[in-house]
Amino acid sequence: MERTFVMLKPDAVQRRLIGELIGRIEAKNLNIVAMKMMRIEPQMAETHYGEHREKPFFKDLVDFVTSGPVVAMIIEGPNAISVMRAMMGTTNPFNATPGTIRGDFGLDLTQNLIHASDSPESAKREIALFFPE
Ligand code: FUP
Repeated sequence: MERTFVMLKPDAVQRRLIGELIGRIEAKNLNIVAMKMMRIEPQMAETHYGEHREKPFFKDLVDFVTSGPVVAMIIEGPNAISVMRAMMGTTNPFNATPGTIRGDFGLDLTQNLIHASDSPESAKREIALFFPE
């Protein structure tokens, strides 16, 4: 069993895709261990996306994820990290395979609907950030 951090971004919430996206996670037979709808403060967004601090898109990214409520989740299952990454699709929705979340619903590189941890280290760090004990 493995745990990963998943976040439905403000565009997913605004577009009323929460049910569709959680439905896909449940249909895959992954467990939702924790879930909350919340606003992210800019400081938390900057910590979450710290690896991108020097990138030209960093400010737009922080502005976007703080622009409205998100749904933060801990998802659990066998190989949950790679399974969620595969279901999410590539970062740029233009290249994302149809059948993936970004492939089916995305058309913008920043507003790409969903975040899922990319490694066990990221999962641990992100779960601790969003769901502190
Ligand atoms: P991912 O793990 O697929 O979410 O992608 P990254 O960690 O590489 O990027 C984090 C977020 O930065 C992406 F969800 C979208 C945004 N981004 C841009 O806005 N422009 C880029 O060129 C790359 C990423």
